[in-house]
Amino acid sequence: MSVTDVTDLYEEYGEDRLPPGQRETSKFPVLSKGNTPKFDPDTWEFRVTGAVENELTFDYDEFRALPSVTQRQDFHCVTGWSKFDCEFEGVTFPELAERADVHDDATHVMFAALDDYTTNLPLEECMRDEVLFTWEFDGDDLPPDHGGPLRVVTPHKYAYKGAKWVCGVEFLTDPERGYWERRGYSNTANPWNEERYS
Ligand SMILES: Nc1nc2c(c(=O)[nH]1)N[C@H]1C(S)=C(S)[C@@H](COP(=O)(O)O)O[C@H]1N2
Ligand SMILES: [Mo]
Repeated sequence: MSVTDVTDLYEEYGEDRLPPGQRETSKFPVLSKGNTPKFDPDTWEFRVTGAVENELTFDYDEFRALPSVTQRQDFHCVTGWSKFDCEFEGVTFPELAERADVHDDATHVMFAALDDYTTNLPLEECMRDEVLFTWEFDGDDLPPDHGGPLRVVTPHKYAYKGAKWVCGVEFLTDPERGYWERRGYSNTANPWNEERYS
């Protein structure tokens, strides 16, 4: 499968590929608020709800059958490390939004995860091909600690905007805050502006 390199995305935001205050690491640390939830492929379900024409439900095989892309992306953690050249395979946010037929008055998005984590973004920050629902990292199944079977990646934002173990996407007509956004992390999370805390 061909790989699209989107590591030049930083040019929209700053001079340097490495955002200010970050250091590059080749490791892939795990950061979770709690334990890694168990994944049961027989009961796993993914839902798209809220301000959409078509609410959607996928089982695991149905989600994996959606058209997918593979991208090379950078990953920026708010705690100060960045990992370059991560290869993720998955479904783009716009691909999913198109199937849901999002209402004109939808302005925001809330992601929900199996560990009761949530995170929010404005709709326009999600409607980019680099926002992926991914199940594969560097050619292997996404490891459970890193959000397998399915997580979101947001290379234009600090990584807390990407829900691991994602199981739902809700389209909103008003802004709401997710787990860390209610606990002092930045609502906007632009790494090149060092928007770490609010
Ligand atoms: N469901 C869920 N998603 C989550 C988290 C979490 O605790 N639960 N932690 C977030 C934070 S704070 C970061 S920095 C990244 C870490 O991803 P990693 O563990 O793959 O490095 O996941 C984000 N997504
Ligand atoms: Mo984080």
